Amino acid sequence: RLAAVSLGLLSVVLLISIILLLINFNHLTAARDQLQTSYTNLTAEKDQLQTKKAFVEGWRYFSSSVYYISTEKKSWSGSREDCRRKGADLVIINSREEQEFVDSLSVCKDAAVFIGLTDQDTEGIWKWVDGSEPTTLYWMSGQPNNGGWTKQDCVVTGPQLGKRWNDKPCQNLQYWICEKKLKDI
Ligand SMILES: [Ca+2]
Ligand SMILES: [Ca+2]
Repeated sequence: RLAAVSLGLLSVVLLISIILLLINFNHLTAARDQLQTSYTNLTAEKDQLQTKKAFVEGWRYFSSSVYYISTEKKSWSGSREDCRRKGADLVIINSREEQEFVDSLSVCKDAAVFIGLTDQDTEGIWKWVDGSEPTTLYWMSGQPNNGGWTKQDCVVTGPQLGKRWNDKPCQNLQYWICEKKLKDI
């Protein structure tokens, strides 16, 4: 009988232990979920602050990048150097939306601006500053013509609507647009 009572007690103790363990586990899971939510919120807040910081410093936000339009004019390589000093590079245009955003910047300036496209390496082979080849081209009619007194290897995008790219001599002095990916800030 004593053995039966002992066994009964032991079962009760075991059962209580298991229940306590389960309660603890649930608490831990809840705490973990809460931490994960906090982390996600903080990351979003950090991205927002970075965007604001860049904006305050004269950069404009679009999609997953920030953009800077110069206040002075330089050659294409001088423009690129300035972008790189800022931890950026000349703008690479990957979509119609991005082209339209770049248009809005050059329209504000009412001037053509250098972008990160060149055929300096091989005449007629256009490459972005990251080495990739453009998928969509927005040449003005009759361009690129590599024309005039000197060869034309560097691309500007004009403030007019429609197709607006033109190849220009790289030593021309132009405004320019830098692009920096938000993840690189
Ligand atoms: Ca050319
Ligand atoms: Ca041209």
